Amino acid sequence: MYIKIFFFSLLTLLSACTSKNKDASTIRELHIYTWSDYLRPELISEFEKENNAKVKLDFLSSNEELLAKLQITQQSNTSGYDLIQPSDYMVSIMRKLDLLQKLDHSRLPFLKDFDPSFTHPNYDPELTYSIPFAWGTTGIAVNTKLAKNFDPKKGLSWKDLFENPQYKGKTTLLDDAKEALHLALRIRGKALATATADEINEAYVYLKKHKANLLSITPEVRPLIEAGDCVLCHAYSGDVLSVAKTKPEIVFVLPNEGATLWVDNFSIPKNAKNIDLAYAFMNKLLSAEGARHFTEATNYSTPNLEMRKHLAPELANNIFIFPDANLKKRLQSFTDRQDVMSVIEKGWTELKSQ
Ligand code: SPD
Repeated sequence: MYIKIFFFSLLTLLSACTSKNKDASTIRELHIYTWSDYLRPELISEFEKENNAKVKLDFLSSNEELLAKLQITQQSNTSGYDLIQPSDYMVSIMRKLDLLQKLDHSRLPFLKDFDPSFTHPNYDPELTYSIPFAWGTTGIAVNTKLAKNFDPKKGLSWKDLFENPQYKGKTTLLDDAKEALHLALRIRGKALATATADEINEAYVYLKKHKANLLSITPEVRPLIEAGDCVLCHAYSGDVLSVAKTKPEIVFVLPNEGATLWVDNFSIPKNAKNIDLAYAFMNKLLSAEGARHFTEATNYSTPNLEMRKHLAPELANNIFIFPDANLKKRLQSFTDRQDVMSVIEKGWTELKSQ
């Protein structure tokens, strides 16, 4: 009798294990390398249910980190990412290094709703390897409770991060070589798109000279803004606008010398495994409805024009989410500066280690 019960239990256990393994093997996995705060947990669980899939997220803090990681996974032929989010100039670098797959536009029906000003970017003119999904600007988050003398009419200079004695030790710089270099060059009346190696080195001399006046160089500035730890914080537009929703003392400023406009993209790496899921995810996020939820959740724009029709007026009319023509004149886009890349990287490593 006891032997019978033992065998019966053993059989039940074995069959449970087998069906569990079977379920696990049918659940496909989508591995995304994403910027922080872009993908809401609710979006991820909805996608998982709809596709009987598991989404694994890794968070990147700079384009250069993304490039390094992608090169490692491709060289070692280990299972890498299915979907990545390179910014504009990085798409161009990755294309040249042959790290990306060609995309099939017939699987991306939302492209018909795209703003034509996003469909022929200089970094990938036919969107052969990249689909723009989010864009924004980089400026300064000001804590107006703490920045007592801040005058919105006068605005700010990038110099205020480094040289204004009122803010000494209370300012932060993004841990992003190109963004930092851009502002140091603007202070000197130069532009990153055209700067020579000498001008880049001079910009680094400026940053090194004033680095001690910063609180920190950090990729994760949002918690510092939220906690009131920095008074002027170099930051991405949507991150600042999201904090400002609950903290009205936080305002976003694009400094007088001009600021950057960047575009983050979806791309599928050469060694991706779950390509069908990668397409399904792009469709989920960039359909008119998905794009509207994305802008509502992040305060970043997407190129989907259709979604704007259904956005609440306070978002649709916010010029930091949808800059008007006047504001756009003050914005500079990033370009691929492979010709001076080694100068940029060397200066950045020295600045951070000093
Ligand atoms: N939290 C989202 C941050 C998005 C940053 N995009 C990268 C821009 C690089 N210039």
